[in-house]
Amino acid sequence: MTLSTPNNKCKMKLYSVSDGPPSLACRQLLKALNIQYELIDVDFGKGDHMTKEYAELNPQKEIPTLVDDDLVMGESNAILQYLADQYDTSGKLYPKEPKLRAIVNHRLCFNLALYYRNIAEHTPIFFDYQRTPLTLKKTKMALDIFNTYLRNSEYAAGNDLTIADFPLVTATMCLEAIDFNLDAWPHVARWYSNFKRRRPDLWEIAAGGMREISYFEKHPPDLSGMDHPIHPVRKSA
Ligand SMILES: N[C@@H](CCC(=O)N[C@@H](CS)C(=O)NCC(=O)O)C(=O)O
Repeated sequence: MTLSTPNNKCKMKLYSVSDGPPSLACRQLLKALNIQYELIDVDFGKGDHMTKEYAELNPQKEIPTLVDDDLVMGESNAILQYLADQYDTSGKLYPKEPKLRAIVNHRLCFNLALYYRNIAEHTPIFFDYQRTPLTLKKTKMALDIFNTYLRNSEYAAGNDLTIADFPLVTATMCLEAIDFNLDAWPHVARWYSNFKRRRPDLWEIAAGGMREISYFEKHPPDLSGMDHPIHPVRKSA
């Protein structure tokens, strides 16, 4: 992590983890908005996010963190909402019309509270994950629900691309990383493959994370030297 070498040309910075779905969703939006920013790669495995310096930026010690001038914030949903409010001149990515916006907000909450949460328990996102019949059941339940939401929609929150699509795509990408077959959820499969086809530039950001998660799936990290896995700092660090 290059905390001490800021790039003065960019007023905006995103602290991001290269295989973290919440970070990748923020990067997709920054790309969609064509915003120049400094990408600061946080090495989660080395515990970069556990330093005092990082905790000053984000007391939750989570990644991503956005810095935009005097605004410093974590929580990827709030970052997506802020970036779209501040920089989306089309007004489409986070519509102002209350009912359209309510559905976008709903999908963001659904992802954070249920969809990504359940998928993350079933995929090698966190060091302490354990795949069990229960995590499979919860993943299928999340997919059943999302499939229902997508029945009459092209995108996650209606017929236009919005900020809700990004975290839902990066969550679904975790399933592809473990070769999870989506055939039983045809609307999810259609929405996911349409996103890849229509926005290959944005998909490529998620694909980079997917390659890493796929690697972890096949080569699980050795946790024997780890302190508490929720905040994975090696005992020797
Ligand atoms: N609610 C947060 C969650 C972000 C999150 O879980 N990030 C992971 C990396 S993908 C993390 O920072 N984990 C820190 C840890 O487990 O020590 C968000 O959406 O930004």
